[in-house]
Amino acid sequence: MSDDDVTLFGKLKNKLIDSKQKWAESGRLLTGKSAAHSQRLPPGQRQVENWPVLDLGIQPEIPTHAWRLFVDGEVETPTTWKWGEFTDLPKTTLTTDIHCVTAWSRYDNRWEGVSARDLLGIVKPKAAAQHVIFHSYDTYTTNVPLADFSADDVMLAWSWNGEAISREHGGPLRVVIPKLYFWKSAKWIKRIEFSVHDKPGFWEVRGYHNYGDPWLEQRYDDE
Ligand SMILES: Nc1nc2c(c(=O)[nH]1)N[C@H]1C(S)=C(S)[C@@H](COP(=O)(O)O)O[C@H]1N2
Ligand SMILES: [Mo]
Repeated sequence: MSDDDVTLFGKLKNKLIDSKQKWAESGRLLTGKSAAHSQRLPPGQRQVENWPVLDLGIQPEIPTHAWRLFVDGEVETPTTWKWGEFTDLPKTTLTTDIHCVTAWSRYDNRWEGVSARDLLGIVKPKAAAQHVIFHSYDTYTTNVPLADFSADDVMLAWSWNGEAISREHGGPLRVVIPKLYFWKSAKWIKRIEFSVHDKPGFWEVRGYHNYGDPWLEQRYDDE
């Protein structure tokens, strides 16, 4: 990229971030309804067949030989994995739905990877750990309570519907947390930090809800 391209790219990126931040300020897409988990489609969502790409506009390319996953903070066994070591861990396959805050939902995504439960069994969070902070290769961050990361449907996935997760969708490895809006599912995951204190992430400090339950329509921070 030339310097001009970089500037243009930066402006475009900031424009996208600005408009998403304005959605939060104006409460765009809110229906004011809530629904039980037995209702598969959360309020204000529409089902799509494609899989849209959403990110900050930087899609880092991480060759697997250079890839590392760092797990640290309030854990008994801080661990760094190389790619082959990580993919040698016990595997889990799971089919779950995606609910994005921009109002699309995509059903029946088949993920393969390591379950959060299995990862937790290895790193062993200390009793004081209450929050999990995800740090990605594109500098994105997002936060969830440890209780939600511990759910039995949470995955660190390298495969989607039988294929390696593409770079645009967060490959080589992304987080998948089906019961929260998809911005909580960090793409290009680099570091998983266990923490005593909560640390609101990229969108959480820009007007998006700190928790993000789609069935309670927690799109934006309500104050
Ligand atoms: N590292 C990283 N993860 C991210 C994002 C991002 O910009 N960077 N965007 C989030 C948002 S807002 C959404 S909706 C989903 C989109 O994932 P997809 O592009 O695979 O649909 O990724 C989430 N995870
Ligand atoms: Mo999103």
